[in-house]
Amino acid sequence: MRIAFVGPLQSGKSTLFRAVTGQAASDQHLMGEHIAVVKVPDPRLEFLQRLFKTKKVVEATIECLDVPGFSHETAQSQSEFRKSLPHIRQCDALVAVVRGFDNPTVPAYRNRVDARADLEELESELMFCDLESVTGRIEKLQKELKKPKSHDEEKHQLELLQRCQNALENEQPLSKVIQSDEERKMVSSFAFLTELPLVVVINVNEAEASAPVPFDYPHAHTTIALCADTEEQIAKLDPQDRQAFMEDLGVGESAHDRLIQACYGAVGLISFMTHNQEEVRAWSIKQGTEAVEAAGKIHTDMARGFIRAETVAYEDLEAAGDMKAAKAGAKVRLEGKHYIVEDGDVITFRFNV
Ligand SMILES: Nc1nc2c(ncn2[C@@H]2O[C@H](COP(=O)(O)OP(=O)(O)O)[C@@H](O)[C@H]2O)c(=O)[nH]1
Ligand SMILES: [Mg+2]
Repeated sequence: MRIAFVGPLQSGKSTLFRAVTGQAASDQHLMGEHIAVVKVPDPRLEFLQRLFKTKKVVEATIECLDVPGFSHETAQSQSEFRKSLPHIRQCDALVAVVRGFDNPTVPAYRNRVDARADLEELESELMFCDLESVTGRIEKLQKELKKPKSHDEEKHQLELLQRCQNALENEQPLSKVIQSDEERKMVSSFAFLTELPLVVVINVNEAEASAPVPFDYPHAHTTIALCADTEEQIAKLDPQDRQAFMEDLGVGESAHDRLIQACYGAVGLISFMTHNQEEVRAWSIKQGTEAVEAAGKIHTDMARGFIRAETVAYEDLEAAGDMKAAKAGAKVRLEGKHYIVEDGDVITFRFNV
């Protein structure tokens, strides 16, 4: 999964990015954007490592992208934001970071602290970009359809794009329009921005970090309030000091954990686990993924030569104590290609190429 931190200038995007990614050694610059890989913590992996006695544990990962801030008021920021759109389009979710903190030493964007207005402004820019793509394509399609040939596919696309256009003109994101897999496929080449699930982060003052979220943004899958500055300090601490510091501040869960959870939820991801002599490993997939597709995530050969998936639910394995006992208790199932993988499945794929 890849996520992008978007939002107005000076809202705390980079601060939150550092808090969540810890600025890992694997940092890279990608055409001016900052990208880092974050491990997805999963306590189930510890048990599996003990059980299978492997040297390595490989967590699932999320790639985070810190993109330039956006403001309608400065042409420079607008053009830089536009330049990073191709990267944003490759993401699975957007994390919109808006300012809810007052800090006299940091000038507020447009001299206002108004998280809701900032979100509306950001969304209107995203909608504008989508509307440009939609309108351009509609014009081309209308020309195409004047030619004498049967054009069922084009007609379907035109009908869908007109609904998209209508929604965008009424300030509705495309996530509200494009609902079925068929529709999603029909417009996938556009990589619409407002089709991406949105997680909103309201970056509040330290004192407000443990208060309830000030408001829920209607187009957001999840809205989180946190103090990015504090979270950066938390991330810098040694893990053993972290808990006490967070308790002192009344911070229940770190931004790192909350944000990963929110993005998993927004994208509809689950994890399954595999093991071999070397390692136990977690993989993230979309809810509803079939076993053969999950196998393909590991290696295309595994999907091509798929025979079966030997599957045990993590809870069953933990309760049984080990694989032998799980088998004796008939908890290990042999599943076929079309089995829908569930969160926590521990799977060994059998394949033949
Ligand atoms: N008081 C306060 N200042 C913050 C907070 N988060 C960020 N800042 C400050 O706001 C400024 C802009 O932050 P930055 O992360 O660079 O914003 P970006 O432009 O969105 O990447 C920096 O000076 C930060 O120290 C916060 O939660 N509270
Ligand atoms: Mg920044």
